[in-house]
Amino acid sequence: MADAVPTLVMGVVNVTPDSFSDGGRWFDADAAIAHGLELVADGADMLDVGGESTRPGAARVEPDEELRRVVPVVRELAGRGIRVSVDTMRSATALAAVEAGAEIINDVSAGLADAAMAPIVAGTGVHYVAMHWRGHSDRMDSLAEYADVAAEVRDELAVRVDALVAAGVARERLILDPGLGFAKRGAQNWELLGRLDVLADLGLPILVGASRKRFLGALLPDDAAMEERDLPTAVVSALSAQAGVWGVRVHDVRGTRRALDVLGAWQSGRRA
Ligand code: PMM
Repeated sequence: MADAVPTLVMGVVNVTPDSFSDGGRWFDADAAIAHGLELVADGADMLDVGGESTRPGAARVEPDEELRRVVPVVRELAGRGIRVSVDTMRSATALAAVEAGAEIINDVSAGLADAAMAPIVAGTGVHYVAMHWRGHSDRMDSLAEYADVAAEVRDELAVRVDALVAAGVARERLILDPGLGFAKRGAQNWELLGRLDVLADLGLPILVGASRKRFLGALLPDDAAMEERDLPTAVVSALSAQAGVWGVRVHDVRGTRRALDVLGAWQSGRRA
């Protein structure tokens, strides 16, 4: 009997008209909720609800509009007993989502986009995903200069961890994310994945968000549909799980779940 792999699967619920990977498909609340329930049926351990696209070049959404998109979806999904994370850089959205039942704040800016985020995280006591980030999506592609990408991502995240802890956030509530595709060029993403142990130096759980990103699309024919990135995503999920990550954030939960089942069987074979 194969052992279950402990890595958690976070299913993406984008309530946006313009996300790069699934923009517009789940844009009204009912469609987003139905999609979230499908992802749970497919084996998601938790859902990440976001109302602002962070695709390269994206403009910001108005704060009220982000709230309007996110809060009803979080409330309904959390009300059904599902573990919900809110994908936001804004403290006001984070707070409203936590009040609606979110248990995790997923901030792609690790607190850099909104100085009020750290005190909100400290005050609510929820878990917090701090992702490596160097600037907003409209300019992040120009910020991908590194001498040693793995060490610099680790060191820049260490600075964020110190700032968050200084603001009163409990260290054991932090999860780190290398921020694949955010101010990272193709090969830099592979280097971060290949050297996850460098990020693990900080002794905190790691979340990997590779799902459907450009660096996976680059492995496929030019005319490949977005969904064709799901197979490479599932393989990255299994390899990340083998590297010991806490979680993977994916659009296609079913494929990642199957890939993790294969890894579990593989690992049980090694132990036999
Ligand atoms: N990527 C996107 C959005 N949010 N959050 C975390 N923690 N890590 C990521 O890599 C990440 C994220 C990119 O956009 P998508 O919602 O279309 O996947």
